[in-house]
Amino acid sequence: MSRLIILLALLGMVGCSDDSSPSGPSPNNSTNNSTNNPTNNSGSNNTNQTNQNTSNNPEDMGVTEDMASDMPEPDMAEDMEPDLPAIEDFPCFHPSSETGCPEGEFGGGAMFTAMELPEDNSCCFDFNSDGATDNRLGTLLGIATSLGFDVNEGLAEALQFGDVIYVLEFANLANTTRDSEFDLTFYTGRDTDIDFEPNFAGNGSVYLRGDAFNSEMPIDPKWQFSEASLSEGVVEASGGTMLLEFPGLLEEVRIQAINVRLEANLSSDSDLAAGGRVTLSQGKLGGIILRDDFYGSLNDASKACECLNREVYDQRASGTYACNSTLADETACQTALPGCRFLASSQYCGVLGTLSGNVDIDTDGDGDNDGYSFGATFETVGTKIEGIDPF
Ligand SMILES: [Ca+2]
Ligand SMILES: [Ca+2]
Ligand SMILES: [Ca+2]
Repeated sequence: MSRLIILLALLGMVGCSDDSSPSGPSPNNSTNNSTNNPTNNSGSNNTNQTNQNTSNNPEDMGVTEDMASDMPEPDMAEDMEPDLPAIEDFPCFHPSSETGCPEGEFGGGAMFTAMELPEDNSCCFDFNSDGATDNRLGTLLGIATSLGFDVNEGLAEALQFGDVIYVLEFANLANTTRDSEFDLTFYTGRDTDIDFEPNFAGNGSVYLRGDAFNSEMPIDPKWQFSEASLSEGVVEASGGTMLLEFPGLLEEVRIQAINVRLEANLSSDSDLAAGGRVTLSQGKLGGIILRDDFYGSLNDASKACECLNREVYDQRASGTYACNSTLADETACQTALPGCRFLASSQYCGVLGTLSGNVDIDTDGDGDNDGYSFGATFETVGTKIEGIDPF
């Protein structure tokens, strides 16, 4: 509780002048519509596998050569697609109907073992096209660290002990011969048993949590990248959504980030088949938390407090938020959980409200900043995705 108060008081000290100085005229809003992009599990790449086998078969090539005089040259050129570089072979990329390939509902899985928001702008992406990477959230958290509260430490512990499990799933490679686009999906997970050590070492299995789905039947994941590609051992993705949590700091607050980008190295021993394990290293993540989502999450938390039972943040015409907690609320919440006590305190709730002016990104291009940028480094080990959490 006290650490939280100190943090928020400090965050308030950062000031709220940024709202009046909107960043450049080139907002990155091209990917806003990616939210809730449903998974395409049509298995359409089976045909592509066949194409690859045909074109790579030496005997077929020989036949083609023999018949070359009968064939018009333009067709030859088209078939061989000389301008497109060959890409890596990904055997059994989920889903695959090739003989001997594993079958299952979900593709290869990577599980976060580390995630850290640098406390400056050193990572990871430029969201307002001014040439500098943006990480407003990390900068704010850095102030907390300087006073003894390390948010990154809380996240590291939560990932190490499985209190927070983040999983990336690899599926639906577009075309194995000429197009390395695939579906990259972000899930929250749960260990399939009570021993998390094997998971952390890359030998475990996880269930995907129900809250990671808009619908489980048919499968419709909540958090997905609109574009993802694999090339020369590097994964690149953009237009994504994911969940951000602040374990140990603001337990009640779980926020969906938008415009999420990702870059990471794919280990060569990664298995992209159904149930396979995928290892990413030197990962970079970045995205935006919308101010409305952040204060909406706090309002959800206050509504869930019996002693408050209402939204404590009111939105001003300017887009910033003001806390409406009163002394009577403070009294009513005296014996409630720390989060509720905080939101009932007009003083601390109010301090957090001043943060609402600290946004640094204009996501909709209207000239007013409306979101907080973040950047984070991450590492993963492989994990088997066992399926959707049955419990
Ligand atoms: Ca920037
Ligand atoms: Ca386990
Ligand atoms: Ca805006």
